[in-house]
This record gives sequence, C-alpha cells and structure tokens, in this order.
Amino acid sequence: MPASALMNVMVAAARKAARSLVRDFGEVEQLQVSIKGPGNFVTAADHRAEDIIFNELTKARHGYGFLMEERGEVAGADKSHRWIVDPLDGTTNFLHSIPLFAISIALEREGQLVAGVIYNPIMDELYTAEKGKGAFLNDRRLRVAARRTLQDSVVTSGIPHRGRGGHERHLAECAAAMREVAGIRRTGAACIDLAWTAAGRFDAYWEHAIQPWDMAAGIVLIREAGGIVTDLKGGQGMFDSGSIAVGNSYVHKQLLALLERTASPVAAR
Ligand code: LIP
Repeated sequence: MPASALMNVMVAAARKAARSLVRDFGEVEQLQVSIKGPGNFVTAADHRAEDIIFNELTKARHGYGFLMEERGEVAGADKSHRWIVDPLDGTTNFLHSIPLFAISIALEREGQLVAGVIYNPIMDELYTAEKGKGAFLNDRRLRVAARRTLQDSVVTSGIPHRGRGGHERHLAECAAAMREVAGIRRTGAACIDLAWTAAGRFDAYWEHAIQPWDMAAGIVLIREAGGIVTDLKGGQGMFDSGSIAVGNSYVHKQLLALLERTASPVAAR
C-alpha cells in the first residue's frame, strides 16, 4: 500500500531524529569508560532528537499540538490534532550502550489515536500503522501471534527500578507469570515491547506506570495488527492509569485474569 502523506511526514521526522540519535549513540559507546559516564550527554541527545521531531512536525502540520516527553504539553491552534512523542524510548539502554531504543510518534485526532510510527534505528526496523490501514514492519504486514494459551506464550513486561513504586506488585506478578508462561522478557523500552508484540515476537505485554508517549504509537500498531489493548482493568483508561496489557484476544484475557489474581493492596507497594 503506498504510504499516505501523513505517514511520510511522521516517518521523515523519525528518520531525521534517528540520524542524530545514532551519531550520539556512537559517542555514548566511547563515554562508557569515563567515571562520570555519559549521563548529561544522553540528556542532551534526547533533547536534540526531540527538537528535530518538534521542528519537522511543526513545519509539516502547522498548528497541531504536542505531548512530548521533554517539553510536556504544547497547545496548538488546531485543537483537534495532537502529536504524542517520545524522542528516545529506552533511555537507560541508550545510556548503557545497549542497542535497544526507539523513537515513538503518534497522532491523535479528536481524542482518537489514528497513526503511529516506531523506529529502531540500530536494527533499522520501521513500524508504521494508520487506523483502518493495517500495521507494517518496513514493508511487511503485521499480525499479532496466534498462540491461544499463556502456557505457549513468551510475554514481556517492564521491571520498576530504583525510585519507582510497584516493586512488590511486580514481583508478585512475575512470580505468578513464570509458573504459567513459556518465557518472560524485558527489553527496557515500552514502544519496542508493543512493536514486537504487534510483530508476533512476543505474545503479550503488560506494564504499570508508563506514560502516554511510551505507549501511544504502539497502541495503534497493536490494534492494527489485530491485537487487544486495555488497561489492567480491561478498560480503555491506558493514558489515565499508566497501565497497559496487550495480546491477542485469547492470551490478553488470560493475562488480565492472571494479573487480577495477583493484585492486592500489599502487592501494589
Ligand atoms: C521507559 C519505558 C519502559 C520502562 C522504563 C522507562 P524511557 O521509558 O519505555 O517501558 O520500563 O522504566 O520508563 O524513560 O526510556 O523513555
């Protein structure tokens, strides 16, 4: 299917920012050996990528609003459109020279997510999806995996680190999951978890306490790849709750039930 004008705009912005990130990633690999480490440099790389995306999208679609990881909410004259952008998802990976990070750009129209682009420049994997037009990895059409049981599934999640809550809850969830699934993985970037689930590599994904820019583009991909996306209560409050669960209709249902069983006030600590 020929790319739409909208997709061209989103992909061009992602590719341009990716060139900057890839240059900076090369530097970060050199900086690992310094005691201070590349912390400040990575923050600057993140901002550089965000500036590029902001400028490119503003040039192409004047007046659209933004929700961006670094800038936050930027109101636009056009109240019906909003870009939701993470210029560097997988920051900790990037900081540690782990080549698993991506740019995530979504478009919301009248409050509905209508398009998403996720680009992992190191693997040169470009994921695109538009509402009603399917999801693609480069030129290949995507479908979520067809496995019907958690028993056969490889699932992925985010592990809360120092300074984030939910440690006990995550331990309880993983303890339950590891008894029921074929394998658990952790990529360190929510948008990659979502893209890889859309591509059928992972069968399911869940995470708590993530941000709209981590998940917006991936939500479009999953839906267009035939998957189910909900918050952990089975509703559509992903942005408000910060929680997300995805998979095909069979595995998603089993995953929600498993997480429900582990939920308790103590486990949420
Ligand atoms: C990351 C998320 C990831 C989560 C990390 C972090 P960032 O976003 O994508 O899923 O587990 O802790 O929040 O900060 O790399 O954009």
